[in-house]
Amino acid sequence: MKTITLSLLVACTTLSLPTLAQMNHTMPGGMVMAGEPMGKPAAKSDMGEGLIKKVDIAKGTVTLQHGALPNGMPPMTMAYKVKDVAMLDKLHAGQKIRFATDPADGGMTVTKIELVK
Ligand SMILES: [Cu+2]
Repeated sequence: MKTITLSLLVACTTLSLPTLAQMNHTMPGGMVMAGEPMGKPAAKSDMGEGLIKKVDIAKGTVTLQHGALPNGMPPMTMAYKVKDVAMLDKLHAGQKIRFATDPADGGMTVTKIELVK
């Protein structure tokens, strides 16, 4: 069990294997990502909370320490891609945010960020 948890964390953190990461984020018996229509941006409580650890504008990624997410992802620290790099302009490490992810790729891309005050 520890090995499985560790490899999931590694896959999630490195982001070097998008397909694998996507598989790891598809929870059996939970929400099925594949085949869902993409047209519904904001279901009611699809926002998770996180703390920004790092912003990388060159890569278009933001590293978040997040709690358990509505899509079933357990608490962890990981690098997310962002849908639009311009989203990163106002962000920096240490900010608390609420964010939404795109179910189309298993929740690996942040589509929306709101600062928490
Ligand atoms: Cu995660």
